[in-house]
Amino acid sequence: MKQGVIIGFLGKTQDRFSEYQHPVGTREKLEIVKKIKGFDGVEMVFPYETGDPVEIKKWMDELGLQFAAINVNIKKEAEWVPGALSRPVKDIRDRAVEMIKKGKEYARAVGAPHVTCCPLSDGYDVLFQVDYKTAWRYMIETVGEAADYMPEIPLFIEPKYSETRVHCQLDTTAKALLLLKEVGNTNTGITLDMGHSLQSQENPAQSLVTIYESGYDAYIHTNDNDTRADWDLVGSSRHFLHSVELMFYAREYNYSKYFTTDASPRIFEMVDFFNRHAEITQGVWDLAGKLDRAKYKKLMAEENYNELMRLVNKEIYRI
Ligand SMILES: [Mn+2]
Repeated sequence: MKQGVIIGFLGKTQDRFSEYQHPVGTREKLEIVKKIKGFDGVEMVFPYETGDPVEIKKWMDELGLQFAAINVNIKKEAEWVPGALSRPVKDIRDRAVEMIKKGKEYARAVGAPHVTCCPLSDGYDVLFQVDYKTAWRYMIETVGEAADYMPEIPLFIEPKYSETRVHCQLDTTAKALLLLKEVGNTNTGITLDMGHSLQSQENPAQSLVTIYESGYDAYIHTNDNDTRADWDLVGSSRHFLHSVELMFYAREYNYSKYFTTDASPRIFEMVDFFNRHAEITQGVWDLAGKLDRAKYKKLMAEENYNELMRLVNKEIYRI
């Protein structure tokens, strides 16, 4: 298995109340990735961290790092704070699509396998705020246009229930999948963020299976939370068994992309925070690999729930 990190978390972050860590340039962020045991993957935010593709590629090669993905940010610019892809003003939507297209060009220039986009600002805060009909139709149209462009660089869409809008447009894995079905371009996929999935009251493993069984590709972001908010906690710190189940099914589908952490150190010392994340994620992957999947699947087919629970106690919790 391969692990990487969204390098935005290796610099200064902030929430409504506080600022955390220190501002750091892209080169220094890449050097920090090198210090994390088990990480060599990088997800870089376009266009805010990416810079000159030739120089970035040189740094990546020099440090022996690989691109996990390019993350296209379409929420930061002032005009996109209230939404981007689903907005009624065509120029605003067009510029958001253009940004995704430019992100694909960048991905190709640096050799990144795909782009991922989380349209966080598309959605609404109160009722009677947006026209659900046009919002949905524009979403299909804009994602479709971005997906069609440069098909060799697939577009992954990341759903999330809440934040930055109180209710995001793509609020579940199922909603994002429905969007992709409407778009009808198979060079697309879902970025399954473990924490987002939990906040949407899903079981991430079941969501992963649903993505694959619907004929789409999946890319996994690892982290954890309390299911009420997207706290970006260190992996498996609250949902250990969910992590094992996710890895069980990731192995079932021969998942070979990066497991990219979308966890935020906040008050924790940064490098050690990610070391703990890397070791638990690797450990859970290894543990899932030791389970006799044929035995588990047979017991499921036989509906032998008590024996399955006994196995979980013995082989996963080890009590
Ligand atoms: Mn994520």
